[in-house]
Amino acid sequence: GLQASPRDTSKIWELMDSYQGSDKVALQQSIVHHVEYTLARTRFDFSKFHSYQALSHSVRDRLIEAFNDTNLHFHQMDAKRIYYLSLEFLIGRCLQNALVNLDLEDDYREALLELGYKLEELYDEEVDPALGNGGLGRLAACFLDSLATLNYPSFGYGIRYTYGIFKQLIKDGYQVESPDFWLNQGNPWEIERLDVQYQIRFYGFVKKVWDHGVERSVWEGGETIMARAYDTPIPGYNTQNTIALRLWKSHPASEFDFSSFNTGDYFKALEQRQKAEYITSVLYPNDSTDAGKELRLKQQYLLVSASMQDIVRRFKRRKVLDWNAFPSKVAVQLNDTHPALAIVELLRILIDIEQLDNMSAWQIVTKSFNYTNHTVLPEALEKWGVPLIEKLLPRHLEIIYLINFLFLEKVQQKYPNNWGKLSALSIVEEEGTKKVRMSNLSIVGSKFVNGVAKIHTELLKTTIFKEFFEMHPNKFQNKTNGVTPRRWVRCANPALAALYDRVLGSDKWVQDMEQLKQLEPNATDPQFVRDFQMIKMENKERFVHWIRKTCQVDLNIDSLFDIQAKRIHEYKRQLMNILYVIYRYLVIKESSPEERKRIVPRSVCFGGKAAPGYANAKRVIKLINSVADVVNNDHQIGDLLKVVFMPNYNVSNAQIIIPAAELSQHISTAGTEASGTSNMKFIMNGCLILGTLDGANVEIDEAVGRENIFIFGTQVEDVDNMKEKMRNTDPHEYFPQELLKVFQEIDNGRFGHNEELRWIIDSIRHKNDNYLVGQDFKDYIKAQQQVDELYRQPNEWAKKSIYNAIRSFKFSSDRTIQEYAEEIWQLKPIKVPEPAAQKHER
Ligand code: TH1
Repeated sequence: GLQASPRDTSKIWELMDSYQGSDKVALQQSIVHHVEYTLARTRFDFSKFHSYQALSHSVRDRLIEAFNDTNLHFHQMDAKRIYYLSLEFLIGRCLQNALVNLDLEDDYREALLELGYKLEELYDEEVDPALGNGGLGRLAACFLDSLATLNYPSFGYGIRYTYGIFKQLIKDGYQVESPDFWLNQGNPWEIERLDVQYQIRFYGFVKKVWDHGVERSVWEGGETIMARAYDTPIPGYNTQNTIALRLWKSHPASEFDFSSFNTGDYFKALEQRQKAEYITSVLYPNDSTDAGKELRLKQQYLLVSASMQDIVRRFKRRKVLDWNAFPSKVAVQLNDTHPALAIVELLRILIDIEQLDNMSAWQIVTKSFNYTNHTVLPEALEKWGVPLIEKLLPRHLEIIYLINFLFLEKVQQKYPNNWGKLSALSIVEEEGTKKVRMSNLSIVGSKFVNGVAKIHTELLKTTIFKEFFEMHPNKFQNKTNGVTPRRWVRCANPALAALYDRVLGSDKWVQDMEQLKQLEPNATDPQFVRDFQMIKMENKERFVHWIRKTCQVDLNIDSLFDIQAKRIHEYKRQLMNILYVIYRYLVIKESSPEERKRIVPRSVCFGGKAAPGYANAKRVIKLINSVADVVNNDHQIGDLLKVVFMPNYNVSNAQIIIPAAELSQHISTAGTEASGTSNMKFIMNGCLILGTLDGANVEIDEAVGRENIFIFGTQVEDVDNMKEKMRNTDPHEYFPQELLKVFQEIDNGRFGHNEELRWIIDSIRHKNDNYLVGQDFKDYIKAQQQVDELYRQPNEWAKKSIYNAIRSFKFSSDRTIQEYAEEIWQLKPIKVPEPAAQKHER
């Protein structure tokens, strides 16, 4: 019979020895090819959505080429890789980002026009993958873009939730959550890896066995499921390097439970299998709070176990197996404590499966892991009850106790019989029901620990991790956050990008933001200022259209576009903003015709989701909408004031909102916002900040200069005193007249007779004004007056906006990632050869 010839790889290379073309006809052929063969539709009749699908498959082919080249090259180079572990990746839409990074946007635009489609319209056909809550997940996505662009060998590991963050609808002014089943139209940007699956165990028991005089632990029984890999290629800008975002989905274990089948309980057996899928079904919608649910712990362990198995498998593919080389080939970054069990899981793999001794395993682990903290808020610090861990992960609990024992021995050596130190540093909290403190576990298991802005890192060292800092001062570093200029300038603001290209003579700045320094003289060049103002106007127009469509509100294009868009949280003080809007409304109502002429028209726009269980946050949304109802329909007010709540704030509408903003508010109580990252996106798009000296605002203030930012409010070192003062002062003395007046109007039912509105203000008025709204209100009014004053001088406003944009280079995530690579990961870039050079290598 026929015999297959021995595999002839040169034959395969010969067949594949060319990359997909990028001339117009090649692009058109590839689109039409996908219409027919991938979508199985007739070539002569395809809708906008089908064009989007065919287009994205065509782009995907080109991504896959670069992706395969990258994986092969890193393997051949035996590269050290950095693994970014995160429960959230808020990547946003992929199509435009891929086209921009591959430098194919213009070519595809032209190719599509001849087929009767506008590229920009097809962008809107894509669903927005929303596998994250807010800043933490979006940061992870910006980091992947920078890792790829800077040619760092790296992987993102996360969870492929079937449901992303809920969609926010507004009904009668209230937030209503609707499920985000984002995969119902398929997802061309992912590659399902049927051959990359790992077994994950839950529950069961630990058996001790003797093996050549050594006691070994075997974790058995319980339930097992499988985690399957789905890769999303992440292309770098102007480089062949394309890295993987590898997301895990839970599946039933492959063995069918024949015992229940034989007892006739066929449906019971299937039901068990269905339960496995449930684990990765939904993202927990809490931002900066700990959910504390068993299912959440299962998600965390699934991510951690599958990723560590994958990392160990890749390491073991090296020519010789040398475990001591592990830290020179692997660096793991923990995005907050959510994946902290990875430390324990690697120990389990090394000790129980690879049979290393405890101390060697511990050495390897503590040289490989690093931990980023993102918050000092106590409600966000994860603690898992010992009984839950014991039930779900019995072997891990033993290992945690082992780690704690070894660590507390060190503490005892350094601080003999110091019970205060021991109880602060212990991984296990002993008061009440015992709990495992995931931040303590992360610090003990890591080589480096970092905060996400200067002020935040200082707070870590002096407050929540004080004892750790005193013991290991060199463990602590700062890595101020950043955002990618590809998505947040080049994609979101193409007109500004084109201006930079033209004036700087190339698009180099997209990879090297420091080039913007060269534009310093342009800030006072009248032509440049006019161009800049024109671009802001165009972006405002686009925004006005979008607001009309989504909110049925007509904004005055000449009004000041004032935006606060972020998760709704008491510490972020959206309440202070809307209370000020009421104050402003009352002032307008009381002003004389002469005074009215001087009033600067404002459009105050809010956006952001409230966690479904966060009652006070939801009430703030209701208050904003109630105020909007009254203000927007008051004929005495007209265009002088508009209030909008933009529903369902997400990455894709942020790309419309941010470039249109003229003022953005970042007004958290000092010491509460670890960094903030949208503040960086806003300044990059030439927007002024009204903010407190909190998080990254502190460094933005330094970068742009105090004359180019509106700073107000209590500073971090005074916060405790002010809270003390607040608690000891009669509310009628503590709250300024302006605010008492606003409270009164709400009480009187001016914004509806709704007791919930009163509850919100009662929460600060009669209980505790924990976030110092009352304390900061007067200074906030003063800062708002300075805003108005400047807006009356359009050229001055434009000049300061330009300084914000061109002095924002420090806040590129490229700078952040380079610091991580050099100071934490000891990682060198490896550039994948360009296709021309590669043809022969392949
Ligand atoms: C955010 C911080 O609140 C924000 O200030 C920071 O810029 C951002 O992380 C990126 O560093 C956080 N998000 C979460 C989400 C969860 C738990 C803690 C934090 S802190 C679920």
